[in-house]
Amino acid sequence: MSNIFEELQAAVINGQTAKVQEYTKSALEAGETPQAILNEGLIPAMSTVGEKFQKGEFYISEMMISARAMYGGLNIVKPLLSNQNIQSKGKAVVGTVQGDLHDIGKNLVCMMMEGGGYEVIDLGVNITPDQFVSAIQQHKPDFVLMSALLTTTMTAMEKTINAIKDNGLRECVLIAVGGAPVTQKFADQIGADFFASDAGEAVTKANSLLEQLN
Ligand code: B1M
Repeated sequence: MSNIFEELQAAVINGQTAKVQEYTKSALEAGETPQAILNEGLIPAMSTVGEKFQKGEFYISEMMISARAMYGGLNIVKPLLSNQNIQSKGKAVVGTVQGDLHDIGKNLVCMMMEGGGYEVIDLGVNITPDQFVSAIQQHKPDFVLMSALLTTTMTAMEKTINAIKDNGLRECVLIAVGGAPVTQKFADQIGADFFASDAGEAVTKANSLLEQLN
């Protein structure tokens, strides 16, 4: 790995947005492609951040600061990537379920998925089952990721899965659930494809499911 990517990764991990922007621009000037900047700089750095978070070495605040720094670079390469028509790993529709306004964890999931190379459609908060269904019809995602922070709104996850089934879309998407009160047992009960305990795990589990399918 070249020095510029080592520096870029370190800047993301350390949450240094200005440095991430500077190294991203330097890498482009040195002739590195936007895809290399993503694949050898920004994405592996966020994987390290996710691993550190899972091991308890990083707090949520540090993960958010790293994610923000990662966006500093991502925002520079994003337009160039779309110009190059480079395929993303897959598409994910993400939302906090009906009745629930908590969005910090959902935003982290969006950031980590984007950092992990996925195209993310962030529906926002208080998303009804019908809104999820419409988003699937419109965007044709590989994944639907739902977040709930209240025990009272976890039921909306099951309602959403049922609405997806009722509209004949269940076989078209992989469904994942997460959020503080959500458990693997609950995910199994409602027929989700996977549960992720944190944003890093959402990416690693999405990656391994895609690998299994390909
Ligand atoms: Co609220 N709230 N809140 N709240 N709030 C909790 C969740 C609560 C546990 C606090 C408590 O009582 N101890 C409690 C829920 C109790 C319960 O249901 N068991 C609670 C309550 C009761 C309420 C209100 C009802 C309070 C009231 O008005 N009486 C109200 C409800 C509003 C509503 O949603 N309709 C309410 C409101 C709010 C605020 C608006 C003030 C604010 C939200 C601000 C915002 O999100 N923009 C708020 C906050 C901040 C919290 C706490 C303190 C922190 C939540 C948070 O952001 N954590 C929370 C207490 C707590 O959790 N300790 C609490 C940080 C975030 C990074 O973690 O979202 O868990 P989290 O995300 C994690 C993982 O869960 C996972 O990844 C993230 C980490 O990587 N993850 C996913 C999340 N979504 C995922 C989706 C995936 C995968 C992983 O998809 C596959």
